[in-house]
Amino acid sequence: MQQELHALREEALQALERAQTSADLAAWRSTYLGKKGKLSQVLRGMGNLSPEERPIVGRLANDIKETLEQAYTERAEAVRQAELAAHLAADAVDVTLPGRRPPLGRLHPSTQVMREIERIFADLGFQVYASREVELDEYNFQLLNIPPHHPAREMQDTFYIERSPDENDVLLRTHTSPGQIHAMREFAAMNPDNPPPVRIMLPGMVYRHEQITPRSDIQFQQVEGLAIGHHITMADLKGTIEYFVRRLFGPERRLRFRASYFPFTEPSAEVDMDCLLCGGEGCRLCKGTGWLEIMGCGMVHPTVLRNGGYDPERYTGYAFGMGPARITMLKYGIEDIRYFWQNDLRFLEQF
Ligand code: 2U9
Repeated sequence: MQQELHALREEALQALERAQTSADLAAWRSTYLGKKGKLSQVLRGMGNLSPEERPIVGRLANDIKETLEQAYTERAEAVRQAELAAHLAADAVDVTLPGRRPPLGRLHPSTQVMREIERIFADLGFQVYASREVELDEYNFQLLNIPPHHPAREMQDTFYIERSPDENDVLLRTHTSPGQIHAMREFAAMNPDNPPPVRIMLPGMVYRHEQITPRSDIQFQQVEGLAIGHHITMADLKGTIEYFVRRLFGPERRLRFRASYFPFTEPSAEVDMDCLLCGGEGCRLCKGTGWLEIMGCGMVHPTVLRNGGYDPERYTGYAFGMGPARITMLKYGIEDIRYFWQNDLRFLEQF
């Protein structure tokens, strides 16, 4: 039995040398030192020994147990160190590698152009005014000289939110003009007998229930300007627009005012600028005309002045409107307006 114990000790120590991982160690421990392990099995035979032999074998078994426990502790520490070293090597970070640049956000091209437009008019003393996108028919149409059933309503098909029996439906604004009426009334209320002059810009999203094409979307931004005061004339309008266009598109730009019609202005005009691509010769961009249409404008209709709280006998005013997406398309040669709200980064990252 003593021989058996010596052999077991040798076998266990050799097996321990081969243990490489925590799992190997746990398995070794249960094989040799566990309750049902090999050492316990040998000791179970002690009952058959003579009384003289029993203490000798008992002591030997205890020595072996201690030896194995100690060898296990040492091996376990070595394995733990090796495993830690391997783990650290696998997780190593090369701090000399250059960092990765996070993608940077930017303003939408329409917003950038909107800001440029606002900057130029701000320099001329225009204040930026914000207004609601959900409007009443009264503000979107009637007060702007577009009565119910007027054919001018068909110029802008409308998204309705709530139909009402008294012809004052709730709708999505089809232009930013209703905000101008709100603003005029707010200004006039400050001093109803002598309303103060107005010089405001109104940027914002507008909605039209129309066919989507490369030239027109169902939602787009618009920016309008309005100036009201004593003795404001068409010459002021022309000078202001000329200054604006030359700051935005360059000092050499030539302009043309073409008579037009809007219900809320009289007279009304559309503004053309000499073509950015051919300079007036005629090309694909200007469809051979040499001119690009960039905005509309006019003198505020007397009825609209009165609806806003301004006496048309004492006050005059001009107004203009444009779409920043259209301006952006011309400025950068973009061919399809649908890119603007698709949010494709390949488009947006170019600006
Ligand atoms: C009030 C009085 C007058 C605003 C005006 C235009 C001409 C115009 C279009 C340009 C392209 C809209 O974005 S677009 O489709 N706008 O041509 N807008 S005058 O006139 C007003 C507005 C409010 C109280």
